[in-house]
Amino acid sequence: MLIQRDGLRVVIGLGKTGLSCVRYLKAQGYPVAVNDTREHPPGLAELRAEFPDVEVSLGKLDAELFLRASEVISSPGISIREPAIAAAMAAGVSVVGDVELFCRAAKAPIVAITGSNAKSTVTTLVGLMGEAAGKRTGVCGNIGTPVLDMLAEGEKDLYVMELSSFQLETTHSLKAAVAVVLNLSEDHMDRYTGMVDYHQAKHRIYRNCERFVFNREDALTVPLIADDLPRASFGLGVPDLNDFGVRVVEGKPYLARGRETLMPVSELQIFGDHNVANALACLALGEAVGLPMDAMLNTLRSFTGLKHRCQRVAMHNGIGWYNDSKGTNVGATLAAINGLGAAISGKILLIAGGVGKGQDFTPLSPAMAQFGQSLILIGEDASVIDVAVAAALPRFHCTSLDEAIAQALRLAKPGDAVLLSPACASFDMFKHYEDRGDQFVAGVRRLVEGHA
Ligand code: UMA
Ligand code: ADP
Repeated sequence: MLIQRDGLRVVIGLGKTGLSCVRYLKAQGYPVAVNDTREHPPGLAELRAEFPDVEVSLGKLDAELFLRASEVISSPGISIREPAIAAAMAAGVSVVGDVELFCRAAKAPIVAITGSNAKSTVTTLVGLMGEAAGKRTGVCGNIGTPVLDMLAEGEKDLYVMELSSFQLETTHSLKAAVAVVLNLSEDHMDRYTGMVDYHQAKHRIYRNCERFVFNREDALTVPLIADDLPRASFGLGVPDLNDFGVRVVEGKPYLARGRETLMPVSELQIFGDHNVANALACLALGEAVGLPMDAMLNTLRSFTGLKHRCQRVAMHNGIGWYNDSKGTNVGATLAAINGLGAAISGKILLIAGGVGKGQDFTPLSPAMAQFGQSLILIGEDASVIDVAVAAALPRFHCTSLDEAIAQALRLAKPGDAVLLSPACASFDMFKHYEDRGDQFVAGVRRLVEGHA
């Protein structure tokens, strides 16, 4: 078949990413068409108002439209393994993502951050460190601001980009000044054939990087690339020269670089060993792009954490209530249980459940046996989690988040902590993880503290 190409750019998806792509491509003077599998995608009214001439195809992936394209720009929420997209690729059509377009155009150095967990925390912190160092810093990517919207903001001295595996799959031209895979544990198994597949997507971040940072306590983060590339590792153990870790001096733990102690761990305002590791990763990344140590340490001292990440939202009758709605996979929930479990005098009542994404929940079992009092389950995959942790502790099933909060209130004792850390995606019961976290906080205010 002869494929007609006319410079047409086809954007798949009309979410945040899709709209940013259309705006960027139209500004570059390309003819653009849009396709979305939904009949009523979110950005449709905006698109029609702003670009009435853009061809729109809705309801299913439009294989014929893709074959007319010079390039297809696919949003991260759609898998490029969908048959219609795979067919276009097989026919020789270039299929990329928004991050690829960004990398072709961006001038400033890029700090590229991925991992199964901690991406947003580390991206935010490195962004703040860049600002504290007086650099015009663009924080963008999976964290929320589409990269092409950031590009449109104008010149920057530094980009700090959070990249998901979905974004990395469609990116070829990234040449990060420094790249990191922070950690790797099971997630998105509904989009990958297994851990090897997921690992390969994540490790694309290291391709053509100038330097790299890795987690020396997580072998899955170590890149398979040339030995002579400058590198630094982070981890909770004692660091080698030029690496970052923790040194204990007269019984007191310090963040350390090689032999040098930098700052007492107790000055961090974010709790748990996972956050100590995150702080060390930030220092390694910042150093790689020349940020001064003083500015970085001051940033660490003042950072109180992001909303929906192990945030204490109430303290009532000696019981702490924690919102970790961003705990959307087993690795994140484990970090929250271990971090909080070590910090409180009592036990944890965990509220978990939602869309399990095909994960194995059995790793929760030993952590809940050690630190848990009860497990309160909600959502689509409640029974999958129930079976996986059955031997560890008592379990209760609830049909709503409010019911789960009321159940936790009945069971908790002074010194205990009630932790919402679902280890699951939220879209069976909520709009997104923020909505789930906000509803938790509202429920706690109403049911626990008695505020209307
Ligand atoms: N969708 C369709 N049909 C389409 C296109 C999309 O049904 O034709 C659905 C997808 O299945 C998905 C939803 O629409 O459920 C949103 O997909 P999208 O690609 O339009 O997403 P955007 O609104 O552009 O947001 C994306 C990232 N979302 C995803 O990767 C799913 C946002 O990360 C990111 O902040 C934004 O781009 C800017 O870069 C969110 C996320 O959940 C926070 N990321 C995942 C994660 O962190 O685990 C990867
Ligand atoms: P991401 O952007 O990768 O989802 P976030 O910084 O938003 O990362 O944190 C997501 C969840 O992961 C939170 O629930 C948080 O408690 C947990 N978390 C943070 N740092 C780590 C870490 N180093 N290892 C495991 N889990 C972590």
